[in-house]
Amino acid sequence: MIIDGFHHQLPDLDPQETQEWLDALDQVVEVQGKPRARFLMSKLIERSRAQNVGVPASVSTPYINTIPPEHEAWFPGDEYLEKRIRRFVRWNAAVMVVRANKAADGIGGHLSTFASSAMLYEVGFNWFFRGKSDGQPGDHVYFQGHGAPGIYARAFLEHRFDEADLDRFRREIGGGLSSYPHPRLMPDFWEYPTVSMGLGPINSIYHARFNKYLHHRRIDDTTESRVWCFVGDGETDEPETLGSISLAGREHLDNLTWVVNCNLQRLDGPVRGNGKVIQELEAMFRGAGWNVIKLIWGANWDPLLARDVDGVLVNRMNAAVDGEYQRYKAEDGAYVREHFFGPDPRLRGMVEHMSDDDVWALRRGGHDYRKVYAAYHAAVNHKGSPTVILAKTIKGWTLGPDVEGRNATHQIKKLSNEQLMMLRERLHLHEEIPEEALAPGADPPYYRPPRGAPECRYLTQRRKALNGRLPKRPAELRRPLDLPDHAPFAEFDAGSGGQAVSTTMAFTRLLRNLARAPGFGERVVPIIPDEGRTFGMDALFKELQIYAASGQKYEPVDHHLILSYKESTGGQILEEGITEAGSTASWIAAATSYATRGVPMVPFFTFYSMFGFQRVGDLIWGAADARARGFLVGATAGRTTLMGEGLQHQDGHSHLLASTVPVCEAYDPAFAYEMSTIVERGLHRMYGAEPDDVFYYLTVYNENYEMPPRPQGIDDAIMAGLYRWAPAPDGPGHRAAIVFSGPSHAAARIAQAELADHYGVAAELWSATSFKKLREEALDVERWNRLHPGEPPRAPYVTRALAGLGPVAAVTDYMTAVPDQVARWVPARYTSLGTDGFGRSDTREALRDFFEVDYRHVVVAVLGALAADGVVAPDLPRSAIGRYGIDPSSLPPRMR
Ligand SMILES: Cc1ncc(C[n+]2csc(CCOP(=O)(O)OP(=O)(O)O)c2C)c(N)n1
Ligand SMILES: [Mg+2]
Repeated sequence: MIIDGFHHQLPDLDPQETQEWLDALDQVVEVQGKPRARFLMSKLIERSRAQNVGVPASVSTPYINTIPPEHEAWFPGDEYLEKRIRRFVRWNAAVMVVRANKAADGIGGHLSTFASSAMLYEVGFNWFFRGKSDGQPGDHVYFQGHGAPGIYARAFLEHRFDEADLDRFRREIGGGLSSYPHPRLMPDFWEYPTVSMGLGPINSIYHARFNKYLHHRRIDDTTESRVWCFVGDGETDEPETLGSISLAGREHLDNLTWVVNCNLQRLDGPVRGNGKVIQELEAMFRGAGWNVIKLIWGANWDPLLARDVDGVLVNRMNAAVDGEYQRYKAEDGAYVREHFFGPDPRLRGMVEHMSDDDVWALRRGGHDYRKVYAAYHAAVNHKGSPTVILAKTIKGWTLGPDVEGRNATHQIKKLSNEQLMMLRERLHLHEEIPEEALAPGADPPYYRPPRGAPECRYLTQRRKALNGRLPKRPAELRRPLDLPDHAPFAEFDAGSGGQAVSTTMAFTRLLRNLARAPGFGERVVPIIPDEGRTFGMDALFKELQIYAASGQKYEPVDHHLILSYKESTGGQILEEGITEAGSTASWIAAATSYATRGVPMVPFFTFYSMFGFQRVGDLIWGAADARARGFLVGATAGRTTLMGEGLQHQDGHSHLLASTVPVCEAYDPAFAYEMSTIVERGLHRMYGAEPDDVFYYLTVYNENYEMPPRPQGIDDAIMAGLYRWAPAPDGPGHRAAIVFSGPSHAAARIAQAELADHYGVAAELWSATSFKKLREEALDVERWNRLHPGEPPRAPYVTRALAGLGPVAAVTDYMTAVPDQVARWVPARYTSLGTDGFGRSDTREALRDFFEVDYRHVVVAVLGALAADGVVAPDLPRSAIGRYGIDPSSLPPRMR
């Protein structure tokens, strides 16, 4: 006997009664079979639910539609006109891709994704998706990236594009229609970059949560905005897709609707050939507290199911696997009769009165307009939890037998003239598309009904009723943001006055100051992934409070402390728990709120720098595409400054990864005033009168040292990436320069003194706040020179700044490749020291010795350069190596 552990431990008040029930069940199984027993059990569960008995939710239901036909909402529209519109959209989407591939071989495009989801979108466009006209906030719709052709085709019918635009599909150089949703490339159109699978789904969840946050914090009324996310069934394999669905359930995000396009296929083949993806997803979503609507069968199955008195049809539906379902739609009616209905005489009898064509015409739920409408209607009227609609479709639907349900369908981007003729037939476009237009060699034409045509009027009127066209970006500025004056930043100008503090502490203080700034503070969104205490941000828990939709239902364990853990509905901090991906998604929601809602917000996502770019690099890339504005703060930065952690914690390369993101302004400040300048200037650049769509990445450290006061007149240079921090000491004759960033200033400063005291070298100290900025400026200048031959060449800033100083040595807590970004523009011998290799746990001193970035190595580097230049005696470096006890025979750190 199988023992269900937990039931066994419950007290039984009446064992005899229990036994009677069990015997009854055993008898049903024995006499009437398992299906009957299953039926009775589900009836009992249903009744228990109705009686509020509190039975645990079952995670799966039979393989039939969740909404019974008698509960379907009535479709209010003109089905004929909508069908015509849909056909035009389908036709133009296909033709656009085919023409793109005809004109320029290999430019690609996808036919089959949209072919399977056209109806899912069209019902949304005609009846559900709310636009942003007249200052309305509207809905937030995440489209499946590969469905983009269909979204363009609809925009074409709406006269947002013309034929020439469609002909520029995928010719992004010069402003054609982007291959996928890219706000960076089409900033007036696309809002959400979705094509990297999994990012749209996770972003949509945190977006819906962020809307609740805005609402609870009384910043913006978000009750009239729904987040829709269209997801591929294959896409659900991405951890980002399903990884946060429990958050959506837990937070009761009833403003969120997902539509999973279950065409049973991904790129290479079936998603779950040996199982059923819809059943698997149902279980996961139900377990996570979602309202699940399965939309599997079209209306012409309803009469068959109604006659299924003994449950054989449902059993057959339950038994067939996706690999078989895919095959049925790639064959024909006779095959379906034989293989689906055939084996069981009772089933075969059910379809005896139907022709093979009728059997073939039995539809999938996602291709049944009324049922899609009913599912959406149920979703938007559901309260208390998010809804997922699992819509079964056919990949490549209407594109003909060579494409529909084929394993290769995802990659098909061309249709022959015969295939186009067949599509025209399927879509009943005989009048609209003359036969000769599809003659071999001809370019298949687009079709758009004239402006006054009933389809056009209907389309326009429907979108008017739903507040205008979409997608559309950016939203009107609905709640402008006032930037703070210098007050929150002022305290960092004076330095720490003898006190040893870290740049992390300074940053946390600045964050608090900003959150307190009158008229601005409420727009600050501090985001942390369960590292608040590590960064000293626990001090903010009480003051700013942690956002929790349901408030705080318990007295926290530390309630007696001044800095107790405080959750509240109006809380400002998003404490996301251990999810860097979720935190980044929250940051993206806040960082794009200016464009998606017209409500600029100022997010500061502070994370363990090692678990930033390395962990969630693709989300950050997506944020750049989405034109995010905000601050990413990599704390506990550096490979030697964060001691005692080891190789998976100590970050010596996030600045290298950051250097790959075009609009990321990456800074590695050494001092509090540098950090505050970057934030102050950054705020003005991103949220000022002429905002730029960039974001900032700052690394802050946990090493305490005295913060010096701000030197005069260096703010522009801090932002440009480099400034002279200390002059060379008076006296010695040889000249050199040491460039540092972050906490490496200490090694640089001691090296300066050693060089002066022992080696007669006068070294200037330069703070390099951003090698990325320096490199980008230098590249621009280099390009200018290349394209303006004959004109007096210009010199990059880094070249001008470091001219005439003698050899230059750079030292940072990052890999040598970070300072090497500027190597070719340094106008002198350039040496860089860095932390190449795996991090490891030890004291800072031991680590800096190990990675060869302490003052001794800086001295040796400077002397080596001077010797190579012939300025000092050739054996001077060796004597320094001896003096400092360096072992020249050791392996480089990256090999150890
Ligand atoms: C992160 C990521 N990996 C891989 C791809 C390449 N890719 C594009 S579409 C696709 C298959 C999509 O299948 P599914 O999600 O089921 O969507 P469908 O087209 O079937 O609706 C793949 C693997 C991608 N776009 N993003
Ligand atoms: Mg699929």
